Amino acid sequence: MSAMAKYVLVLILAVLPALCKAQLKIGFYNQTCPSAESLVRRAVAAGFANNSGIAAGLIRMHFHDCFVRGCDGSVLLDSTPGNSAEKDAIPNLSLRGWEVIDAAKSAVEAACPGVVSCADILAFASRDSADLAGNVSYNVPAGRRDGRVSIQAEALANLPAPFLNASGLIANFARKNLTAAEMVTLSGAHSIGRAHCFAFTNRLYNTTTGAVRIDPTLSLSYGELLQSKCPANSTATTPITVRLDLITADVLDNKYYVALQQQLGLLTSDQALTTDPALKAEVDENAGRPNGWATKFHRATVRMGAIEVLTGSQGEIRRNCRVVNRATFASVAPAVGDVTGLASF
Ligand code: HEM
Ligand SMILES: *[C@@H]1O[C@H](CO)[C@@H](O)[C@H](O)[C@H]1NC(C)=O
Ligand SMILES: *[C@@H]1O[C@H](CO)[C@@H](O)[C@H](O)[C@H]1NC(C)=O
Ligand SMILES: *[C@@H]1O[C@H](CO)[C@@H](O)[C@H](O)[C@H]1NC(C)=O
Ligand SMILES: *[C@@H]1O[C@H](CO)[C@@H](O)[C@H](O)[C@H]1NC(C)=O
Ligand SMILES: *[C@@H]1O[C@H](CO)[C@@H](O)[C@H](O)[C@H]1NC(C)=O
Ligand SMILES: *[C@@H]1O[C@H](CO)[C@@H](O)[C@H](O)[C@H]1NC(C)=O
Ligand SMILES: *[C@@H]1O[C@H](CO)[C@@H](O)[C@H](O)[C@H]1NC(C)=O
Ligand SMILES: CC(=O)N[C@H]1CO[C@H](CO)[C@@H](O)[C@@H]1O
Repeated sequence: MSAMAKYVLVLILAVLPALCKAQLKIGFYNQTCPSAESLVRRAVAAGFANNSGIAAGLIRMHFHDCFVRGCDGSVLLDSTPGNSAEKDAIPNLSLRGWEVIDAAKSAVEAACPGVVSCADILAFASRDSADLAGNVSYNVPAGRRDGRVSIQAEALANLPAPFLNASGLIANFARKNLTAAEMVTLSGAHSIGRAHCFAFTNRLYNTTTGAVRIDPTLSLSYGELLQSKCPANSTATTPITVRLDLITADVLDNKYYVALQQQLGLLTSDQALTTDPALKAEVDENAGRPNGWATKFHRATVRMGAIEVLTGSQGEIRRNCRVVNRATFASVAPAVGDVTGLASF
């Protein structure tokens, strides 16, 4: 065989798996469950009417699903005897909206049993949340299948900590093949929702001594206000929360970036976006162009929603989003001990 022929063969073999892997498709359930997306939407709207905070909860939950083992619904699985699941890791303690996903799944199962994955339901619910909180909608490619494994320690290892600086954030997203610009764009989700004190007391106090020490990248007056709300001894379960976007706390919009320009970012990881020239240029562009940011947010969310997805005959269609199906027991989750350290958040 000539060197050229060998080269072409190697190339084909390298590309083959990618060609065989099914792609996510818009309208994936057109034929098999035409009401799927509207049923999810109805459940999310009902949850939102009861508590508008669930929009933030569901957008964050989709992010946490995708960053740990890909978008496979693993964040939804409950812990089982001998295995602590992702949702019981420190970063997930404050996730909210589980009951909305359960309600959506029940409605979809009643209409078309065993067809629509929990991972897709979560991706649809995140889109519907963006629409309810930001009056902007987009098409969600679907066809994800559900995984059978959820491991607490993987949440700690993969999710970005709020204490990360610019280079740490860029590296964390690069591990998921997302660009620095996409990282800045997706951080705009922090234009809704809230954070617990523990996520940002590192900016208010010297964490070893507890002495007052306001991060120089944080507005001094805002830092003092935050100190009055958050004691230095706050822990992950201290129930005090602060809104992430000081300007328009409940609207998914570009005002988060305007706040960053005024040193009003809440988390180290928020304000870090203005400490690197390339990231700062993205922040300024997003602050100045609301529609431009919204379009980029949709694109980046669709890219995030395709991370390491299971498709075709991989995984399963879970009947209950909290537990794996019983029938086949091919893969058993490795038992992992409780992770009590706070190495990550
Ligand atoms: C860039 C790295 C990121 C870090 C370090 C980070 C960290 C955090 C932290 C610590 C909280 C507060 C949780 C709490 O204390 O209750 C939070 C909230 C939130 N995050 Fe992120 N996040 C990041 C990126 C993202 C992305 C990519 C999205 C979605 C696209 C997202 C969506 C949200 C939402 C909506 C909330 C509010 C949740 C609620 O109100 O229930 N975050 N994030
Ligand atoms: C489902 O229907 C929509 C609207 O007619 C169309 O845009 C989309 O391509 C269809 N998707 C599939 C997979 O058939
Ligand atoms: C409504 O929201 C509250 C929390 O704000 C929650 O405890 C309750 O379960 C929700 N009810 C429904 C029907 O979703
Ligand atoms: C939502 O957007 C549509 C068009 O994009 C507009 O007609 C409508 O007034 C907006 N609604 C709100 C509440 O902003
Ligand atoms: C960012 O954080 C990493 C790890 O904590 C550290 O090694 C690095 O020096 C920091 N970079 C900057 C620019 O502060
Ligand atoms: C990132 O891209 C590389 C090369 O295409 C691929 O091997 C890897 O699985 C991707 N990683 C993720 C998390 O998508
Ligand atoms: C916190 O306090 C200790 C002890 O006084 C000091 O060594 C350290 O530099 C302080 N850390 C910061 C970030 O100021
Ligand atoms: C935390 O500090 C506050 C005062 O700032 C004090 O009232 C409270 O008892 C402390 N809590 C714990 C658990 O130490
Ligand atoms: C909503 C949820 O599942 N929360 C769990 C998070 O983790 C703690 C501690 O591991 C559990 O007690 C919660 O039930």
